Amino acid sequence: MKLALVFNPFKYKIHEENILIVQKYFGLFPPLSLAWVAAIAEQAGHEVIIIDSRTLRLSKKETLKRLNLFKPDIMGFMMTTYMFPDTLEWIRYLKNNLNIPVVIGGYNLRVYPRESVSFSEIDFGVLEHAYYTIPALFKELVKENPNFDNVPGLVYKKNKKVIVTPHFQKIDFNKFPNPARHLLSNELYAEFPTERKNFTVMVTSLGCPYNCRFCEAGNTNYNARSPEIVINEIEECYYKYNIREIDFFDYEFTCDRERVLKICNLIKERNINISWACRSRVDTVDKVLLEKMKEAGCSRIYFGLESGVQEILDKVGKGVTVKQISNIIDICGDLKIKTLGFFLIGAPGDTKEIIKKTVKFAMGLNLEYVQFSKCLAKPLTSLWEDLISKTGVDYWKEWVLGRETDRVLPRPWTELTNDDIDKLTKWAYIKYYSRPLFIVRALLNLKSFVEFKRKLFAYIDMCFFQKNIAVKDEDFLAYNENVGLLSKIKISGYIRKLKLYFKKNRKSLKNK
Ligand code: B12
Repeated sequence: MKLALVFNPFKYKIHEENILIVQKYFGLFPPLSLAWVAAIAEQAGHEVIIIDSRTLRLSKKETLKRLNLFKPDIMGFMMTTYMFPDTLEWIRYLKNNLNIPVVIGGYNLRVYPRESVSFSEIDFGVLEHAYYTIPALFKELVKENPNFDNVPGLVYKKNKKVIVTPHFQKIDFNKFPNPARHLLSNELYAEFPTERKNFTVMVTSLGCPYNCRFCEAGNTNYNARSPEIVINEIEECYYKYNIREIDFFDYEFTCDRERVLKICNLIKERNINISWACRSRVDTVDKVLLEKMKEAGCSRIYFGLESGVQEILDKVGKGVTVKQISNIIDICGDLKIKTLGFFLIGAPGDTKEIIKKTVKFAMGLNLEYVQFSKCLAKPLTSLWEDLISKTGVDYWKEWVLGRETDRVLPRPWTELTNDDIDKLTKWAYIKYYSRPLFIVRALLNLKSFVEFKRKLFAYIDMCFFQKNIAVKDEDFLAYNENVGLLSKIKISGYIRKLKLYFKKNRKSLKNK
């Protein structure tokens, strides 16, 4: 089978947890979920391409052209709840033109499997991981009379009814092949704090055993790849794709202390000169572990700090103290590990005064970056369950079904209005990033001109172009620093168009 996986661009949403300028500069990341699916399909003997239309800034039409060249038997898309309509729009356009089966997968399938596959343009959904489902599905698809009942974890339609088949197999993350980065333009990716290129993201564990009320991953089975498999993927990134900076996107990278120590030792033993970042809690690291991580190239840690007020930390079920936060951020500072703090604005119990205290607390810590996110009732969180029982409506289900518009969700857990939350979030960013000493230190720490440009533009946009209250932006485009490379792609396209024009109009031009 020939499988084409498409990663479409997505627009800014009013219901997002991030304000627009943060979303714009968040970064261009490899479509990792699709790269896993591609690797799994290749391992089963299929031919695959990934078209990253978001990063390459390809329109639907340009993407269709590429697909026509490849001539796929089936197309695949990754679905998140929030961007479901954007991807559906792309599926509709491409399916109308190619008329081949469409398979979807991704986090939203775990939340709303039946709703996701209810659309006529979508033929199949992968409920969980692609590992067992995709090879079994493709095996059936090549048969004259396919029978999908025995494909594990498949969502499909039979006589107009949506069927979900059981998935009994245990997922062993160690068995997964490494994501198919050979199908990606690895030199194009960067996130906001990226210092070295090529840059990539890695996921080395699934799930998180903690139970924060605002997070989808809370209390999900922790399933980690072994240190040997992780180092094998790091080496592949380093030698095969010239990757020099890796961001581990695991929900909680330092969950298993021994595993992290082993990974660090292996990086040192094999002499791999990479800088890396990860996401952690302040209660799963300590001085000794942080020292080992630093020695192995850890240059940045993203901590979910959430609030500077103990009462709020307790209300969101964080399970850490304000003191633990200050202590760990100080240790990271001493070790010269850069830290980014994620904070919530509009969390349960938040008031204007509490948010001001949180911002003051953030400014008092030795952090390199902060991210202030608007607290949101995301699907599968306890905030979401509470909202459904209060309002009687599951907004996200209606959104996926196309029966809800993009609007702000109620936040009954705080006295703050949504407008207050928008304004306070913008205020928090400007207050935090406008301190003269902070700016001087950031300038001294810069590693390249592209990094300087990215950060300067983001600062100017935040101060002058961020609206006080979230509004739609139909022209939304993620910041893309590959202008040179992309314009080369665009110019060659333009020349091709000119040639076509002359070819078509040769006669009339001659007469003139
Ligand atoms: C890397 C990443 C990104 C990258 C790349 C996109 C990607 N997913 O590849 C970037 C930064 C671009 C990104 C963007 C966004 N992301 Co993201 N992302 C992740 C992250 C951290 C890792 C994905 C991963 O590789 N996981 C490991 C692999 C093995 O698991 P997997 O992704 O679930 O994929 C398996 C199955 O789901 C299935 N599958 C997945 N896709 C497909 C597609 C097909 C065709 C098939 C057959 C199967 C299949 O097979 C895969 C292999 O077994 C996850 C969190 C996480 N740790 O998983 C969030 C996550 C998927 N993202 C999330 C969100 C919210 C977003 C954004 C909306 C953020 C934003 N506001 O911009 C956007 C939306 C993008 C979009 N197009 O819709 C949520 C989704 C929640 C939801 N309810 O849908 C997650 C779960 C994080 C979270 N807890 O909030 N993301």
